[in-house]
Amino acid sequence: MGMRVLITGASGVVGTLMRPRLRREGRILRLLDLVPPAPPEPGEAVEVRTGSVTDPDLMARACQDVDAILHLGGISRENGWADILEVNIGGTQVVLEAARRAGVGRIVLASSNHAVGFRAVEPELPADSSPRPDTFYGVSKAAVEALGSLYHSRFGMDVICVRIGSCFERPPGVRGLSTWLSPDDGARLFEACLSCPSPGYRIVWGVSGNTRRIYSLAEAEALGYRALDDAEKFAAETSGPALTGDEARYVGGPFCTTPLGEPN
Ligand code: 15L
Repeated sequence: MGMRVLITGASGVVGTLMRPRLRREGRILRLLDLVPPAPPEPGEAVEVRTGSVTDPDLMARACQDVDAILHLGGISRENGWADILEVNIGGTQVVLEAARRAGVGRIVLASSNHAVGFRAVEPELPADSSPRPDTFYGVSKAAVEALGSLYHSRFGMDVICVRIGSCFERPPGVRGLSTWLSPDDGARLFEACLSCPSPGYRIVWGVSGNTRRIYSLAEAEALGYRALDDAEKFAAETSGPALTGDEARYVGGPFCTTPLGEPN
């Protein structure tokens, strides 16, 4: 998709990885974050906005003349309930409402494996498994998905929720060998989310074609995504203790045992 794409959370881990990868001829990336995104490099078609996704006025302005939104902004790990509620759930409602008012037709929402963190590990876990969150953070991601569903059903907006596994330069530890979404595959997936015709409301997994993958790729492939990376190439150099107990049994891994409401 050409035109203008608003990326919230553009200075975060995933936003920073996506910025160079989502450049396209004819596309302007409008980058928004609390932490000011780096100014455009020479020739980079980028607009920068600083502020919070919880600010309705800022979001109303940020959504003007936007064709699609990649909503990555929010707290990305466990935290206290009040902050999770305000930023992740409240912030997503602000983003969706601003998008609706501005006539933005397509929103890609960053969800997480932690929305279903207490689902048992099994091969090919369907992407639309109903929520079994492992943390307040996971609850917020389930709410993000529900808000997306609501805005689709009420207003006909195309909303794709991506349950991201672990999107980093390299797989983070042994669990990451199954949950990794390589940055390049992440960009391929977001590109499919932005360009596939009339997706309606979908939930898909965000994962690479990992040998040890436990999430289904079928739903993302239906959008046109083709994973080209496999975490297995990092297996020899990936160390750390093997997970045990509930951390091994459930999709959310260590999030299943981290103290509830405490930053992890
Ligand atoms: C997430 O949702 C987090 O944002 C990220 O920091 C990782 O912890 C990831 O899940 C994961 O499960 O590896």
